[in-house]
Parts: sequence; C-alpha cells; structure tokens
Amino acid sequence: SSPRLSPPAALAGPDFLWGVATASFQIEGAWATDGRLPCIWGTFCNTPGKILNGDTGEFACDHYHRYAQDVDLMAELGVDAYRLSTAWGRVMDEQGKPNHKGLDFYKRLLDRLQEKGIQRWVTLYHWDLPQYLEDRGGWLNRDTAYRFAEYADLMSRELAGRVDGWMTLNEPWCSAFLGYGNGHHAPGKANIAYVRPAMHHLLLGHGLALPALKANDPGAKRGIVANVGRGTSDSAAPEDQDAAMLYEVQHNNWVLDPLLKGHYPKALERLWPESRPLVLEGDMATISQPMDFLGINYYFRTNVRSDGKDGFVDTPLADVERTQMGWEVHPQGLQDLLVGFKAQYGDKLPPIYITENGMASDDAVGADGQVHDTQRISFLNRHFEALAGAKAKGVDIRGYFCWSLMDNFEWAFGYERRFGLVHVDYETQKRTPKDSALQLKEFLAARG
Ligand code: GBH
Repeated sequence: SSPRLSPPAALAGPDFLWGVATASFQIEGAWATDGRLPCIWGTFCNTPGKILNGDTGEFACDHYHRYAQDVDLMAELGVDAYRLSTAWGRVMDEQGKPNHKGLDFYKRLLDRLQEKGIQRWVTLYHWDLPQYLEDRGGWLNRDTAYRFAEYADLMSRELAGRVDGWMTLNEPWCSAFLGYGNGHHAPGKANIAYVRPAMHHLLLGHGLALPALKANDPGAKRGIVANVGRGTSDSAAPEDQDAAMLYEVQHNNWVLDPLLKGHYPKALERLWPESRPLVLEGDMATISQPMDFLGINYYFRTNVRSDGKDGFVDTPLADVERTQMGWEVHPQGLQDLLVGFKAQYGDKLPPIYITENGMASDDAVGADGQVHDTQRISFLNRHFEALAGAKAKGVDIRGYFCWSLMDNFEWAFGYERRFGLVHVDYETQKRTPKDSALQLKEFLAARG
C-alpha cells in the first residue's frame, strides 16, 4: 500500500485553503480556436530546438474542450480552490476589443467551478504574451505595461463577481530572466542588459492593473505570484556566503523589494550594472501599492559558490535527493524563506498563499491501473511540515495550491516532465488520479 499523505493539524483547519493550480498555455491546447491569437509560447514551440522532443502546446491536455470533466474531477478530489490562468490572446484582439468567444469559455469554466463550490483564483498573465505585442518589443517596451493594464481592466469588468482572487503576474522573474536574459523561455531573447528593463515593465504593468481590479471587482482579493528560491553555500568562506546572498537577491528581492519596499535592491548594481531600467517618476509608488495577498511559488534550494567576480555559480551538491527535474528536494528552504521574508518585510508582508509547490516524477500507469507516485507523497508531506513550521513561527499563511492538478506542458521540457496529481495519457487524454491525488482526497474529506 502507498504511503499516506498527512498534513499537520495546523493546516487542517477551516481557515486554511487547499487548492490545485494550472496555467492556460500548459493545459488548454486549442491554440488557434475561436479567434485565439498566436502567443510567444506558440512561436517558441514552432522554433526548432527550443522544446524537448519538439513538443508543442497545440493540444496539451485539451482542457479547452474538456474543462467540464476537469472541474468535475476537482470536485471529486474535494479541493477548496482552483488556481487557473487566462490567455490574453483568447479574450482581446489587437485593437483591444473583447473576443466574446474566448471570454465565454472562461465564464463557463468559472461558473462550473462555482456550481461545485470551488473558489476561483485567476492569474492574468502566466507567460502567454500575444505575439503582436512581442513584435513591438514585448516586455522591453514600456507600452506593454499599459496594454496589460487594459487587459486587466477588461477581464475584471467581464468577470466581476466570478473571481475570489486575482493574481496579476505569475513569476515575473521567469518572464524577465528566462525570457529576455538567458533565452531558455519565450520569447528567447538572451541579453543580460534586457533583464532589468523587462522586470520593470512587468512590475509596472502589475501596479497599473491593481486599481482597475479593485474598481471593477471590489469583492475579490488582489495580489501577485513570485517564484522564490533558497540559495545557500556549503562553503563558509565570506565570498561564498556573499554569493548565496546574491543568489537570493537576484531571485527573490529583485521582485519583492520593489513590491513591498518601493525600491530595487542595491545589490542589483553589483550584479548587473549594465542593465539599469529607466524608472520614471511615480513608477515605484505605482509598483508598491498595497495588495491583499502575496502568492509564493517554491520548488528547490540551490547551492552556490562565488564565481570569483561579483556573482555566483551553481555548485550542485552530491548525495541529495532530487526530482525528475534534477531539482533538490529541500523543504526546509520553504520555511527558511518565509521566516526570512517576515523578518525582512515585517508589516509590509501581506498574507501569504503558497500558489505553487510540487514536483515532477516519471509517472506511468501500472498494470494495476494505478500510479504509485510515492516520492511525490513524501515530498508533499515534508513541505507541509515545513509550512506548518513557518506558520508556528508567526508567518501568516492562508493556503496551499499544489502544482499541478494534472500532468501538462512543462514549458521547455514539453510533456516529458510530469508534475500532476493526476496522470494524463496524451494519446487518449485519459486522466488517472495518482496515489497522491487519492490520498489528498482522503485528507480533504477527513478535515470535516
Ligand atoms: C513554475 O515555474 C511555473 O509557474 C509553472 O508554470 C511550471 O510548470 C512549474 O513551476 C514547474 O516548473 O536559475 O536558470 O536555474 C518554475 C520556476 C524554474 C523558477 C526554475 C526558477 C530556476 C532557473 N522555476 N528556475 S535557473
């Protein structure tokens, strides 16, 4: 029999929200259906050599056509909440006019969730920038921030009353650094001088969107989702400890300081002096407006050493447990980061939701028709303990969304990496709840 999923009592109360998460491009497929415009990830998929095995998001989990069954599956699991994202290019044309076919899809989806009593947490931007905006410079162009605010305005007018929590951006670090700095993600630009301007325009778009969300849908909560990483060094040498600090500045404070303190961290000048953004008067006030919550995505710890200059190099540890992604399993990092953020930001730190956490494993349906994802169950248990520990140390944590509801298009790694609680057979589109999903269901039901 499989190991049990057993979250600590501190996370089993009625005030703690349990959910699952996905993103539009990773599950919907139907990438040219009902007037959906091309996006940068479609272009990236069509560029040879960018995605493992040449996979694309054209069909993905076919969620666009199977959303009703997928909602029923979530209801079956008994989750309190679902975090999804909307595709900008489905709902708005190049002139900024609404595309009602695309909007209707999201309305049907959100209404079905409501019928099943599942809270709706909606991310407006999970990386699928319309290609026509990239053709005008994408996030390197300040104008994109204003276009994003228009999109947020449209969505919050159209979907007002149907959403419990709005999230402006998913992981701006990834958009800026992987999209424009090293080119591992769409649009595949690789120039370190681009990363800080791209980040500034992303955060500006977030700030410009907040007032519209509040005005149009005052009953919903508003926040953003940041990916955070734990950086430590196995060397006590001062330059290596300094490198670990720089890792966390680059991954965490680059995003959180402007949002919560209203300025960029000084250490960015050491890391990337050549990449200074043009910050206009008022921008930092726009970016640092208060939010109702902060979404945190946590996956792993990175061990670093000094690169001998003003930076850090990844120095992988031997003999640690890793996932199918090669990422180290390090639950303590989640607790250390949350406790550290509380110390760094104090009262400025909004209530926290873990908006993503989970792991990839090479899961297959066995002869018994089941998927025994024992590493995932153990991974989740250890992260729940770490989270309860952070809560006990005074961090205000309100909920946890597992990444992901189901296996899906894992960006540059295509379909080969499986993050789902539910297994997807991409030939038949059959969904099979893995042991982790069945265990989660038992826990959720037993909460009473
Ligand atoms: C999240 O990104 C995404 O939001 C989600 O769509 C995705 O499917 C999920 O996680 C699983 O990957 O410094 O170059 O070594 C993951 C975010 C990926 C951010 C790895 C930091 C380190 C890149 N993280 N990354 S690097």
